[in-house]
Amino acid sequence: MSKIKTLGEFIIENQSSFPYSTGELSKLLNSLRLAAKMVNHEVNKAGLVDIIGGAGDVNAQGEDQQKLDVFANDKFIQAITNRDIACGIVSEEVDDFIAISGSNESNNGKYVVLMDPLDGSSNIDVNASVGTIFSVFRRITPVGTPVELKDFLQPGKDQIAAGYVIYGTSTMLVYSTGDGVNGFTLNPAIGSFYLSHPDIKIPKTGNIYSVNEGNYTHFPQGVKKYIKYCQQEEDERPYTSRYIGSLVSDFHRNMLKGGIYLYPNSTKNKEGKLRLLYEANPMAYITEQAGGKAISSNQRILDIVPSNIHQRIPFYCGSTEMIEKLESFLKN
Ligand code: P6P
Repeated sequence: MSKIKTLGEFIIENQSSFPYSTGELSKLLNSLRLAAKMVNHEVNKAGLVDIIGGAGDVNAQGEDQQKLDVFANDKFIQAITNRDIACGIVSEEVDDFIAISGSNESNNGKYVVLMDPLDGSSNIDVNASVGTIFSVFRRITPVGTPVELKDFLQPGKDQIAAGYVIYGTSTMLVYSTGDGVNGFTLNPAIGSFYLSHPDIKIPKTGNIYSVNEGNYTHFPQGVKKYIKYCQQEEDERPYTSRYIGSLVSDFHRNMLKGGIYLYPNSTKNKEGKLRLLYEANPMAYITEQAGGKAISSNQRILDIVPSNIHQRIPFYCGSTEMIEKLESFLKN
């Protein structure tokens, strides 16, 4: 039986594989680990304290903020800011980027972090899984206050780390620094994450498709044809339809079992719903690191040069052969 390894040990052991890292990326990953534990504690007692229900405000997307959204946003910002490693943060919950002035009032942190602190939060009140999604880039400007266009609007292929936390039946942290994908499960009794899913590879094909079929009539023709293809009685089809309505949960299941997740553009959401910088990019990076494929209509997501920090895009990711089949329908 292989030695039980904690996330902390794993980060240290793999530090030498981080390009140009002088330990700061390890410190950043450890700060995200700490915040994940704090959010996990609150999420898991949400039903017990008066912390669920709207905080009365709306976020950058105009969506009702859940109190846990606010809590998660605050905890991740605090954890990242306290470490003097990042010079700026983009959060789904905040209109503009957050510049971090270090302990000596200089913004010289080497990295920028982009995050959805609590994705799927509308599921909190019904006790369905929710998640945190994060993406890390090296800053482009040398020092000082980060510049949106240069430091935050980088193409996803330049990410140096990305990951997600899923607060589910167990809490897991899954991430990549460009050398494969590894999953760690939290032992809540002692507050440590243990390596439980080493070197995750998404199966080349699968029989699960995840899409909100309630929007079917609004989808592009190619997507409609693909959904009908999934439902045909032929070969290994019909596939199974599974849609939790929480990206991290639907994504994580497809990662382990194989499958495809679709959030198309539609006549209702002309650019789609999911955000490029802190949902599509990190999930696309992890998908490719696990051997899968992630596209937006007819292009690789990681090649897209963002135009604004809350940009939305059509989002398709999962098993390579399923994505390629979808592409054949999108092209016609
Ligand atoms: P719909 C949650 O709001 C989210 O951003 C993702 O977590 C989820 O996959 C998607 O939106 C669900 O959207 O329109 O199907 O309810």
